[in-house]
Amino acid sequence: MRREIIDRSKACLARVLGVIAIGLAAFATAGVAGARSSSPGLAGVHLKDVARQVGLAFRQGAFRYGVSFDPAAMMGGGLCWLDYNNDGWLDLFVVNSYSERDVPLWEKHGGLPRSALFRNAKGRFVNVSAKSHADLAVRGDGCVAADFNGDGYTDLAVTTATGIKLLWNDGDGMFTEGARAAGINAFGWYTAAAVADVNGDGRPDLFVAGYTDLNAQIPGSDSGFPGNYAGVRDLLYLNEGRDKRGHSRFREVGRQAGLEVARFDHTLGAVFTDVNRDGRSDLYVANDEDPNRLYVNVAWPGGAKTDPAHLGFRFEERAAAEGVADPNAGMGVASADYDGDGRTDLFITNARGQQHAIFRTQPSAAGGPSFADGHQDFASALSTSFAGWGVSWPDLNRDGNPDLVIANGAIPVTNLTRDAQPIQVIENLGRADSRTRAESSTTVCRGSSGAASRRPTSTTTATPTSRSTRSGARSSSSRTPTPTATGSRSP
Ligand SMILES: [Ca+2]
Ligand SMILES: [Ca+2]
Ligand SMILES: [Ca+2]
Ligand SMILES: [Ca+2]
Repeated sequence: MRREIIDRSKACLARVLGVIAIGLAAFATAGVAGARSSSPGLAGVHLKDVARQVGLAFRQGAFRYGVSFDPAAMMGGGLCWLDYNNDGWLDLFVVNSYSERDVPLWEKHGGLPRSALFRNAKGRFVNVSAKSHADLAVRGDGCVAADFNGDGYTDLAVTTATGIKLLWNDGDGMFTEGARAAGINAFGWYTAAAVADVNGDGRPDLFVAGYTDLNAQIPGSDSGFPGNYAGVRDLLYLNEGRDKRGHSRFREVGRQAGLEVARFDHTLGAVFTDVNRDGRSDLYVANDEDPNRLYVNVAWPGGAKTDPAHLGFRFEERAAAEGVADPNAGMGVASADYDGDGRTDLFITNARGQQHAIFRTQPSAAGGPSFADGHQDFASALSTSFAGWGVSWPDLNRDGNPDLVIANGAIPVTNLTRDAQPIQVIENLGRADSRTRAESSTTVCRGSSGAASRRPTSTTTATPTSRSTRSGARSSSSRTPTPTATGSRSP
């Protein structure tokens, strides 16, 4: 039963996510002012889907010609905001996908759906996908944007059901795909991506989350998807600097660095964040039906002579010890200091019927966990009715308290309309009592549907027509993509 529920939960992220993220983003970057309404929610700020209005016409391609059992298509999607042409305006890259069964029909109708790049022309968006060569035709999942080779132009890494693509920004408005030449030649289903300089050499490194090996069903397993298939190993690519062409070369060191030593998890979300504030980027990963992991970045013990791969650092897995090893169907993860104590907290979306995982940092008592359960802060705002996917912390009403946006959608996808679920916007009301500031937090959050009385969330229903997305990517160094989104359509 639980498996059933979990299975049901993974799908429509597509439709929900895309639209919403796009809507929100447009709202924010295009400078479209939020209309004030009489609603007390979000200080009267009203969210409106302006995606089409500003030129962001994008529809994710999965199941366009009919729904089939194709898990990779059920989960594809993701997006990155980046200023690819350095004009100060954030442009939008959107990952596309399609189901295998639809391929003949796509070909008959002009070709496979492609990922899209929209140039932000002062608030209006121009589709430059083909011209920029960023229009990958992939069964994509997520992306992360960062200037990997340090030439001043932001590049893109894209995860797909069959490997990783790297789009080098040529600086002239065009991109060149170069994953393989850069040493990134993994073949498999990768979902989240995140970037941070994990070894402190000044060069951004790349983490990609491995999900499920659909060719490796586990004989006799009584688990539901994905536990009845082998997990895919997570990868950590160290950036080794530029080659003659000016592109970075990467070296994969995940295993040596301590990732997934015991087993390969089914990973869907990842974020770099410095949990212990020692200046080293730590890694939190959200696993689907496997316990989530917290990898704390430490200096390699014993110095250089005991460091065979010359890493200089290592990840120590401390999720259980720190109280953050949530065992549910983790899908998206986002970090932010939501309670304003100066330390970064974690929010992880889970499947329907499960509570999302909320971990609030607390001053660590000697030997005790550094995180506390933050559910109390959200008790009035969250339910377990939806399967959560993308999640992010935009400060929607600019009061200094990050609000929370969750894209939901049922999985497995059986019907594009029926499986759509609302996007939730949860307002952060800040601390209820400033006198308790130094002590335990009393942050209160509520659903955006408003009303002064704190009611369980909810808000908007996504349009069933557009599809798109997942991924849990975000980098601490370069900010990018978290799967997020929000829809907009008044309730
Ligand atoms: Ca731009
Ligand atoms: Ca670059
Ligand atoms: Ca580095
Ligand atoms: Ca750290």
